Amino acid sequence: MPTLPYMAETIVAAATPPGTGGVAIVRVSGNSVEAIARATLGGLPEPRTATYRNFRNAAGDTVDAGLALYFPAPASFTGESVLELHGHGGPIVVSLLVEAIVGLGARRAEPGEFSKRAFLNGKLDLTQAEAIADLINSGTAQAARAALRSLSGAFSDSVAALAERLVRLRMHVEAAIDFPEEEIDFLDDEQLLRGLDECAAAFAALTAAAAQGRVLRDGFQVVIVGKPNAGKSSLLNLLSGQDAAIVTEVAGTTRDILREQIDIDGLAVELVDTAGLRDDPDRIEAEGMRRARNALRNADAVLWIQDATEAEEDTLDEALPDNVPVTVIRNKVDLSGDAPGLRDGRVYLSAKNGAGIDALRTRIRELAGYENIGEGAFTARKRHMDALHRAAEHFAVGQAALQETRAGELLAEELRLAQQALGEITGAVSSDELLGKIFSEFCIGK
Ligand SMILES: Nc1nc2c(ncn2[C@@H]2O[C@H](COP(=O)(O)OP(=O)(O)OP(=O)(O)O)[C@@H](O)[C@H]2O)c(=O)[nH]1
Ligand SMILES: [Mg+2]
Repeated sequence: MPTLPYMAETIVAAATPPGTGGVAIVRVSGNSVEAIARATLGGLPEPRTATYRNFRNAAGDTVDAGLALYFPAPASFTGESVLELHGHGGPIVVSLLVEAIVGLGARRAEPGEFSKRAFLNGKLDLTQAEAIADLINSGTAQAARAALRSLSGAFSDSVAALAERLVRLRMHVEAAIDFPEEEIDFLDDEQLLRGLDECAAAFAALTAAAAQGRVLRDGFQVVIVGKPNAGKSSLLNLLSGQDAAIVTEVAGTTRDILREQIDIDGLAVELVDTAGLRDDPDRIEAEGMRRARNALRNADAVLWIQDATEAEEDTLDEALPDNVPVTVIRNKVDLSGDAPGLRDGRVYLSAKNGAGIDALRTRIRELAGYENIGEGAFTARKRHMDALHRAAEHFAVGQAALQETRAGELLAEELRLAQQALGEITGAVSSDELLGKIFSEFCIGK
């Protein structure tokens, strides 16, 4: 058998979800897969060929029967030898089979451990491993397609292409530093300046694409705020198409945070209804307002609902987060007589009869940058955004240093740091801590 960089103790887990179904798959991976296969199946099956066998425990008792599939290392998902046992899909029979494999020398897998081994054996990079989890957890068809593109390497390739540009620039700068006798002014170096411009553009493009990818993966959180009775809960009910929130003519009806998942043309939106904000709340309302403020902190966008029969409000007693777009909604146009639709950045609508609601849906899609998400979209995570931002910052610092010093040393160092931050995205640069954090969020058997 070929020696691999990483062939660890044997692990076992059900790869199919707990519960009842036609078939359940138990997956085994590691250095004693061959011995375990011989013991439980009575012989090693043909590689990659479905073979019907009894599955036996260490005492020789049959615990189940079904198809066995053997993938010798390194041509397997994990890069190690893998055995898949396709048995009957019941929780008891599956746990008996897992126990039988443990009895033959395997240990139970930790969450994400199969994917982690695939990463350590170079079968997947980090963004691809994460894309598996994202594909499985995707909430909309668009998110699933985008995750599939990440899995096929679309995101990793863009990151690698940018990292490659940074390396070429750094080599160029370092080569110039190494020949100081030529006394060059770095700001006269046309090729360097052009390269820097190209990198800056590539950073901007990748950051925009990744930001959309994050929205596709995590959804877009829209928080509804406004005075009591403005119609916040009515709007939540209208958008979600169900009577999720209690609506009454009593001001101060909603006292807790209410969340509803909706799908706007494939964009996963989490709507958050909050307690009406006013000056003299009772104790319960005050707690509701505190929660509303908390919800505002995580918002991707805010809808500020106003009653259109009343004068336009110019302040909300609450401090709205300044980096989050706020859209004013003039509600109750059925009473005020305003025409429904989008005007001057405000959406006029009636949460009662639905007039103007399409204008709001369009507005939410725009806020999420969703209109531009095309076939090339891939999923991204907050972790990726953080690393991208750090890389872009190093790049900007390096550019500024070049302007100041007209020399290359600081630029070269910042380019190196930027490249390193990009490497964290795909896992070219990784730490045990980072890997532990990423893979522990996976479910067992993945
Ligand atoms: N005519 C009309 N009435 C509306 C409209 N939207 C809401 N209302 C009414 O206004 C009242 C308050 O609506 P809610 O949705 O409970 O308002 P809210 O902002 O959630 O109020 P709180 O939870 O108390 O902060 C109810 O009687 C609704 O039926 C609308 O577009 N037109
Ligand atoms: Mg309400």
